Formats: sequence, structure tokens, C-alpha cells
Amino acid sequence: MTKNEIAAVLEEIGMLLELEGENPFKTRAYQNGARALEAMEGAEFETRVAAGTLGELKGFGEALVDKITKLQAATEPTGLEFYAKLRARIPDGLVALLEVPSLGPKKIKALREQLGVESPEQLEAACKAGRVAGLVGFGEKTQTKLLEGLANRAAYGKRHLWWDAAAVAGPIVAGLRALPQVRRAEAAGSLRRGVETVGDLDFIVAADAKDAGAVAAITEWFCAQEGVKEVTARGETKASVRFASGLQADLRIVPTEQFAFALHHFTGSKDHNVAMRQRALARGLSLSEWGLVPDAGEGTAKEKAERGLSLNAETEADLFAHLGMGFVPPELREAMGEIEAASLPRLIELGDLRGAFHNHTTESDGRNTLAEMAAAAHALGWDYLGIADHSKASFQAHGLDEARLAAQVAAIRALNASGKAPLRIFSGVECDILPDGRLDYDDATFDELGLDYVVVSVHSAMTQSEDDMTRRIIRAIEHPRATMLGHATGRILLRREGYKVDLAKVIDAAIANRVIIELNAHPNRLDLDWRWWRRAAERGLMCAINPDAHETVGLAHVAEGVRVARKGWLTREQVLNTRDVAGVERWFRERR
Ligand code: DGT
Ligand code: CA
Ligand code: CA
Ligand code: ZN
Repeated sequence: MTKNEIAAVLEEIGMLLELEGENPFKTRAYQNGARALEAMEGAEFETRVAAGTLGELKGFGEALVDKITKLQAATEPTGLEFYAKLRARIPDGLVALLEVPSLGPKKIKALREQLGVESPEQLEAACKAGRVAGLVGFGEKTQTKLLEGLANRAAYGKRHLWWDAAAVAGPIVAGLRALPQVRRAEAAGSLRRGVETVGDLDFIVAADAKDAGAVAAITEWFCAQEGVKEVTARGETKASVRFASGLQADLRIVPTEQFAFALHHFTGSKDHNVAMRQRALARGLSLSEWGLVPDAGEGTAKEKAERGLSLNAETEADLFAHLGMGFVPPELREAMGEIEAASLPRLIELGDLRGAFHNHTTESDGRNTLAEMAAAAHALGWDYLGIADHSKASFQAHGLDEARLAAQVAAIRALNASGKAPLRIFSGVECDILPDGRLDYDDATFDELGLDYVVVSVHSAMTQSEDDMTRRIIRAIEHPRATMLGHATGRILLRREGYKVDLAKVIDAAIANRVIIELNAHPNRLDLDWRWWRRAAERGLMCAINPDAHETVGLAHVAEGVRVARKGWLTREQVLNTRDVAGVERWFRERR
């Protein structure tokens, strides 16, 4: 372990001992030791540990030196038996309490001894019952503050759906670009890479670095953004803020000539950056957020860049070109082959979509009528809209029985024939896959209905074993009427894991049966996950990017589906809803 990692462990040991009621001299020794380590030069630390002379320094008693030496040789804190045992003795909930703002070891100890509180949940209950206010040293005010702290802890610890984060980031980028002092501005980080959940926002801005007034004005504007609840850090060229939702955002202002390098660095991913740096080193270059400088010679990369030794990069494309690469779209920067690839595919774009298949109306659990959905799809410039309401087993979603579905199919047919439909409507259904893998309508019904297509989805018995679930889904895929599989794992991001299923087998079955797997574009699904798509599509799996819209505004979610499809290296040829009406009709016909 490194010096700073060891310091963090000592700090933690101090707190854990204090939780246990150990005497303050002992606990303070660990905390002082941590601080002394942090202040020490890395080289001196290495030398002293190797030579066994750490104990010569003031404050480093024998017991402390022994622990530091053991931690230095270990790869993780539990390599130190003393730590492992200490940590095992203390309930996780108690350790979690240390994260609650304004709660230290002393107060936690009092809460535990007097109220039996051993977790944040128990603390919340005790506060709500008014039992905390009565304790000596607490009071009404502290109780209120603790409740606030608990709520914040839940919100701040959280990641955020990409769609929600993008809604916050969009206006900020636009606002930054509109400032007279700003030359260029972009959102970087996981948001720019299109990752399904986002930890925090990262904004990179180019400005005249020598103009301190300009830099201050940009920071000022950023910190005054609507919804900012707290400015958590503020320097000359950096600032961090926290919004009421708990979402945090970092701003970095760089000189214009560094912009492409900073944008690339803070877009990440970390693994992509590491691989890019290696590629640069192989060419005698050092790549960093400051520039691309010769590796040889005196000074750090930053100093070299400041001395004007960096290659020029107006754009990220220039940066990649210096390393003998074409532009790598941000969505691909996950160190999953994008650096080694001789050439990258032309990825699908939002403008390639001409319609979508999995959408609901008021007939089942949608909030808009068929006519309203059709008008909204037309407004998006689409050529067609597929309607797939729920089937009867999804009774909680007002699933359609045979008669209602037949009526809907007839209505759609009439609308198409009338010439009054703003675009072509395809009639489908989202048919439940029953627990044993049968579909929710019998074959005779399917024959009579004459649907254009069938989406098959799991909505019940989600706790089946992996074997059962895999067999169940494959049986549905093998049904001659199945056109596509809906939300392949049923996951709800940040809320629910997907059901247990052998996706490799499901994908094989889909390919073998020419069944499409959808990329459900709802911001909290994004299922099938992007990590599966590249391999699967290469082997012949067809994708459909489906918004699973339950109201007109939901149709726009396809934009996120396209981003995620790009992360999965998908081209327009691999996505059915880039085809025109005739192309889609042909696919459906060949499937039946
Ligand atoms: P997030 O915020 O958790 O969703 O994920 P990111 O990717 O936005 O990560 P973040 O905000 O911590 O940092 C933004 C980018 O900055 C990250 O993708 C790569 C770069 N970066 C940050 N820390 C490091 C690091 O220690 N090494 C390298 N090579 N790059 C880093
Ligand atoms: Ca981030
Ligand atoms: Ca960040
Ligand atoms: Zn569904």
C-alpha cells in the first residue's frame, strides 16, 4: 500500500477505536500518525521504512511503526490483522453512521449506549420518534440537523440516471458558451461517454488564462447557477457545486491551447486514458490533461507544456492523429478495443431512426391515445410507429384480452387505410412470457389477429432460478410468432437488478431464430446493456431501439437508446428501425 493509503487506514483505525470507547490518547496517536504520514515526502517514507528508521521520528511509537510496516507490505488494509479484527468487531451500520454529517465517534457512542442505535436507519427512526432530542448533548436542533444529514447522505451517495444528469448539464453548457469570456465549453466525463448512470458532471471551458477577470467571471456564473445548493470548492480555475438533487458538478477552466487535451483527459474513461498514455509513451511522448510533450528531458509534463513543448491540438481529432489514430467517438472510450482497432465502424446516429416499435397507449397503461402518439411520432419526423400494448396477463397494466386486441388491430388497420394517419402505424403487442415460457395468447388467436409483429417480455415470476428463466425466455424466442424480445433482463437502474438469466444463451437463441433483441431506451432500463451488443451484433443479432413510451414525451428517449447503441459499437445496418417502411415490412413478413 502507498503512503497516503496507509494514512487513510490509520485515520480509520483511530475512528473505529474511538467508536469502541478506547482511550483518547491511543486514538489520537493514530490520527496524528496519519497526519504525519500525509506531510512526509514519498521518497523519505520509502527510505525510512526500508531502513527501519521510521521510529526515530517524533510521534512514531513502536506499535504504530509495526502497523505501518505491515500495511506497506500488504495490498489491502485487511492485510493488517489488527485492522481486520477491529473492523470485524464493529457492525457495518455503525461505520456507516460515521458518514452522517455532524456525527462523530463520541456522539455515535452515546446514541448506541443510550438508544441502541447501530445504523443510519435506526438513527432515522429514533430522530423521527423524537428520542434523540432528549439525550444530553443533543437537543431539538441537533435532531433536526441529523435528519437532514441522513436525507442528504442518501441523495449524495447516489449515482444519477444519464437522462436526468443530461437535463441539468444541457443548459449549463449552453449558458457557458453564451458567456463572452468563454471560447469553448463541453460537458466531459461519463455523461459525454453516454454511460447509463453518472456520478458527477464535469465541465471543461477554454478561456484566456492570462485574463484573471474573465476566469473569475466564469466561475462566478457557474456557482450562481439555478439549483446550486452549495459551492463545495472554489479555486481560481476550478469550482465544484452541489445541486439540490445531490448531483455534483466540477468546472475546470483551461487556456485555449490546452482545451483539447483537457477535454480528452476529463472525458475518460480512466482505463481509456491509461491505454492512450501507454500508446503515447511507445512513441516517446507523454500525454496528460496539459498536452502531448516529449517524454525525455527535464521537468514534469505540466512544466513542459507550460514551456510550450506540447504538440498542437485544436481538436481531439488532432490529438488522436498525433498518435496515429482516427477520431474515437466518446461513447467508445472504455478501453474495450477502440485503441487497437485499425478502423472504427460508422456508428448509428439519432437521425438514422425512422420509427420505433415498443410503445403503449391508453388501451393498456399508456397516458396518451393512439392518435396522440401517432401525431407525436410524426412530429419527430418518423415514417412509422409501432404500437405494442400489454397482453392480458399484465392485468395490473390493463393488458388487452383477445377481443380488445382484435379491436385495436382493426382500428389501426382502418386508420392506415383512411389516409388520415400522419404516418404508418404497425400493430403489435407486448405479449407476456408466462412463467413456463408459453406466450399469453394461443396460436389460433395469433392466426386470427394478423398482427404485424410481437414483442415478448417477462413481467412476472422474476425470481425464478437462472436455469428456469433462461429456458423460459428461450422457449418464447423459439415461438414462431415472436419478433423481438423486450427488456431482456428487466433491470431498473439504481433500483432493481435484472432477473437471473444466462444472456449468452438467450443471445444465441435469438440469433438462431432471427429474433430481434430490443435495446429498451427508457432512461431507467437501457436493457440489453451496451456491454453485450458489439459481440452479439457481430454474430448477427438484430437490434431495435425502442423507447417503451407510455406517453408522447417518452418517444424522445430513443436519443439515449442511440447513445447506448453507439457504446455497443452498433451501426445503422444492425438496427431494424433505421429501415424504411418497406424494409420493416419485409423483415416482419420473412419472420412470419
Ligand atoms: P462518474 O463521474 O463516476 O460517472 O465517472 P467519470 O468517468 O465522469 O469520472 P470522474 O468524474 O471521476 O472523472 C472524469 C474523468 O477524468 C475520468 O473519466 C477520467 C479522468 N480521470 C479522473 N481521475 C483520473 C485518474 O486518476 N487517472 C486518469 N488516467 N484519469 C482520471
Ligand atoms: Ca463525472
Ligand atoms: Ca468529476
Ligand atoms: Zn414491458
